[in-house]
Amino acid sequence: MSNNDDPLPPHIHDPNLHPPSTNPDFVVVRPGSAPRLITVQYLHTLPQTRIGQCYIVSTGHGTSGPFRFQGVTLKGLLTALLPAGFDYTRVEARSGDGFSTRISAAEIHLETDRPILLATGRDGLPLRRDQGLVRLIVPQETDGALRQVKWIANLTIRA
Ligand SMILES: Nc1nc2c(c(=O)[nH]1)N[C@H]1C(S)=C(S)[C@@H](COP(=O)(O)O)O[C@H]1N2
Ligand SMILES: [Mo]
Repeated sequence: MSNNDDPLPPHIHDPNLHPPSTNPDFVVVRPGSAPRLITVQYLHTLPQTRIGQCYIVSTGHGTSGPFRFQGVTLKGLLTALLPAGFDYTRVEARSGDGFSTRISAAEIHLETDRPILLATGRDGLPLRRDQGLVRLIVPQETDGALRQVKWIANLTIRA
């Protein structure tokens, strides 16, 4: 159930409802250093951000929400993992079921109170694996939910 090329809008992607594995750990691939395994426990040690009024706006399957997602901003995770001032152009986020999206450095650095998040919680409760743990939340995307990637397995940082 992959798709980079999913046309939007409208799109006819059927979202996968079944977690590809039970383990929510994921790997960050960085230029110039070894891949780094990221656990949910580690994410909880980083500064937490909450973003309310988030909707999963699915074309064809209806809209769900509003949700208040909690987690670490993508910017915050990269700050923790990369040398200061490290220059990257984009991040590719992939799930265990082969779903993916690209995020540009400009989107990550955008000054906004609705930043891109790696969510581990929803509405005050831990996000369950079947709800997408760890889930990428791109609040600016409201057009098919193609960037609201569940079950992140790999983040690849491109120099
Ligand atoms: N890993 C993964 N993430 C995914 C998808 C998927 O198939 N696999 N589908 C996307 C699409 S098209 C939609 S509409 C939403 C559905 O999210 P929900 O299952 O939380 O309602 O997840 C998005 N994220
Ligand atoms: Mo969707």
